[in-house]
Amino acid sequence: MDELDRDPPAPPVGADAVAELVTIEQFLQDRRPEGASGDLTALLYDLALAGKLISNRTRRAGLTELMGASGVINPQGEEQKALDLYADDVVTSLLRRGGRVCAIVSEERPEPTIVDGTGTYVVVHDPLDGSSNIDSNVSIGTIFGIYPRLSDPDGPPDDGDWLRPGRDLVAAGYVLYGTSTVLVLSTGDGVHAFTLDPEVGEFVLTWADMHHPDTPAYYSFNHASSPLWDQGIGDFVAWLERPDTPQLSQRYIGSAVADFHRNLLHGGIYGYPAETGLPDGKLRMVYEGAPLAFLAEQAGGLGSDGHQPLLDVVPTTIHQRTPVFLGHRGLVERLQDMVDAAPGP
Ligand code: P6P
Repeated sequence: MDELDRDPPAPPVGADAVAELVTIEQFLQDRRPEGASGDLTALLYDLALAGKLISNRTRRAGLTELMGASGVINPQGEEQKALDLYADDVVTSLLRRGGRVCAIVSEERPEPTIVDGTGTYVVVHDPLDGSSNIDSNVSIGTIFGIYPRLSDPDGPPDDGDWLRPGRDLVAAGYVLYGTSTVLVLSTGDGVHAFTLDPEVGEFVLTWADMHHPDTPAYYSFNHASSPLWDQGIGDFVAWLERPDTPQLSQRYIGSAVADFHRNLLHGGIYGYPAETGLPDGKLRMVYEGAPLAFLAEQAGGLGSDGHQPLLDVVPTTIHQRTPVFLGHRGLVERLQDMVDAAPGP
C-alpha cells in the first residue's frame, strides 16, 4: 500500500481533548474587547476562583463544622450560617487582593466594604443565596454583579457607585453549587455557562449563548404564601393553572439560583411577590434582583418587580427588598399586565 492509501494518522487523544476544551480563561480572552485593560476579565477570574473555593467547602459542609449556624445575625435579621460567613470572606478577600475593585456590597455586611487603591469596579454579591437549604443538601448559589466605578478615582467611592440601576451593570452571574458546580455569567454579550471539572479544577464551557426556551416548562412560586399575595399575582398563578393555558409544572426549591437556573435551561418563571408582612417581597434588589434580571434579559427573558423591568429601578439603600419575577419574557409581561389590571389599593 503506498502513502496515499493510508488513512491519516489519528490525532493523539490529548489533542482531541484539548480541541474540545474551552476553559473560562480561554473563553474570556477570546471575547475580550479590543483595547480592554483586562481588569474585568481578571475580576471574573477572581470570582471564578471564589466559586471553586466555596464549592469545595459546600461539598464538605457535612464533614466539617460549616453546616451549622454561626450565631451571628446579618443585616437582614437572619442568622448567618457558618458557610455564609466563609463564602463572604472568600469573595471579599479575593476581590481585595485583586486590586480591581474600589468597593464591595455584600448581603452579609451592613455597609459596603471600601477597598483602598485604584480599583475601577464595584462588586455587589450575595455570597451564598439559599443557605437555609445547606443541611438538606439542596443546591445553593453565589450571585454577583459588577459595575464600573462612577465616582472620582482621586476620592473615596460613594453610594452613587452602587445605588444605581441594574442597567449600568457590565457583568453579572452566579455560581450554582449543585450536583455539579456551574458558573453562569454574562458580560453583556449573551449568557454562557461553565461547569467545574473537579479533576482538573477548571471551569469548562458547557453552554454558550443560552436563551430562555420559547415554550416554558415550569413556574416557581411558593404556593403556601398565595393567601398573602396581591390579587394580580393570584390571578396570574390561577391563569397558569387553568387547563386551557400553557401546561407548566410547578417547581419551587426555595433557592432562587437553582430555580432560576432550571428555568433558564427549560423555560419558565420564578416569582417572589410582595406579601402581607413582606410589602417589598423578600429578595434584595442590589445583589439578587438586579444581577439575575441582567442575566434574564441577556438570555432573551425579563426581570420585573411586577410593574417595570428590575434593571430600570434605582435602589435607595443597599439592602432594600423588592418583588422579583424572572424568566420567560411572555410570562413576565403577562404577569405585569394582570397586576396592572387587578383592582387593588
Ligand atoms: P421562602 C433564599 O433564602 C431566598 O432568598 C431565595 O433564594 C428563595 O427563592 C427564597 O428565599 C425562599 O423563600 O420564603 O419561600 O422560603
